[in-house]
Amino acid sequence: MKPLTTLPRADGFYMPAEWAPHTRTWMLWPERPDSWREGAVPAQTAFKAVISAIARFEPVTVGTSSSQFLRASEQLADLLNVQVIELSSDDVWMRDCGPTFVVDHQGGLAAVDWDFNAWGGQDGGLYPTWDIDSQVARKVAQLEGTPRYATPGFVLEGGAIHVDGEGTLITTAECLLHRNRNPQLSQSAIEGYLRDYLGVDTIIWLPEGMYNDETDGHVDNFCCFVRPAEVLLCWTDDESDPNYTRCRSALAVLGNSQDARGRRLAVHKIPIPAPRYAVLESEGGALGQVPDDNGRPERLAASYVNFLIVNGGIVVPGFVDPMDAVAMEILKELFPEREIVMVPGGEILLGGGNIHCITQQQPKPQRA
Ligand code: KQY
Repeated sequence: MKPLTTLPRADGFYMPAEWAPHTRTWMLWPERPDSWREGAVPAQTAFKAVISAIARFEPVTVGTSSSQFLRASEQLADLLNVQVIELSSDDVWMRDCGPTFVVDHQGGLAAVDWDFNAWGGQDGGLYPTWDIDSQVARKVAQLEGTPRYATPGFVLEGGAIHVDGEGTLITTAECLLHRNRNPQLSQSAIEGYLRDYLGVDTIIWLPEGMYNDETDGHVDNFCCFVRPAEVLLCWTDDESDPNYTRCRSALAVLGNSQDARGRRLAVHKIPIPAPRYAVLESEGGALGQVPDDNGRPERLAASYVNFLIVNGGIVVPGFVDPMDAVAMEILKELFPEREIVMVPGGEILLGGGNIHCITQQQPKPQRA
């Protein structure tokens, strides 16, 4: 099917909040050896835990390469509500290479197929090629039989945005204004795309996301809406943590912002876990640390905000950290009507993201 030549907003579409009912969640199966250690076996175990947790609440469709199809099918065979399909990709980041679904008030569903350049293309991007990922959104739209809006020349990943479904979007300047995404566009032109394709009116620009996030500071690892006019922000009081100033700059912006309906935002804070570093499996089996460009151990961008809201639940990564329990309590208070399920997030974090990054919800269209 050819992409539509009109604009979603003009056609009555908007991106609903993540807490609106879902039809399913889409995911991809890990196998890439330069992203996932030990033949991706630990990652596949971690993904199975996430798939299993989500499938308790809603159907999950998992795309695999042809060579992994049987393995994934067998590994996931004991899970109800899970469909494994052959859907090739360059890696697993369905949030970013998958479609952003939009709905209208007549029960319509459509897919936005953003340009994808692997988080920066030739200027700091994370893969040398990304042509298979670039086709994922189109394939998902075709599988679902949904109309598709494409944005040739406009790069965006789903992890770079969060919406309240009532006209407000949050993003970070670190990512969306980075020269490796849309250097030809001004900030107001970028806002124009967000308005036209997601049906939003108000855009809140946080200066930065989490320190050393491989995505140039995706908002989905740092701050999200929990309901209209309420956001949840990563937080640390440790002045030596590079996230210290990032958290305060974000709070200053949020504290001075109004949403699209003119409401001030209530800001809830959630602690970040203790610093975690990339570990390297040496040939002898000992654990070492992967140095960054300055020879220091590579800090990982661990965050509890990287959760997925599902029908009746929240699936959140845990890090075997004392803050896991604190995060659970905060989420229970913020989402009293949902069951909070924590699953191990350490292995997915090693690959460069977490639960929100590897999932993409398909909203269930509602008739007004
Ligand atoms: O959304 C994300 N967090 C994507 C991360 C890509 C990491 C590639 N190693």
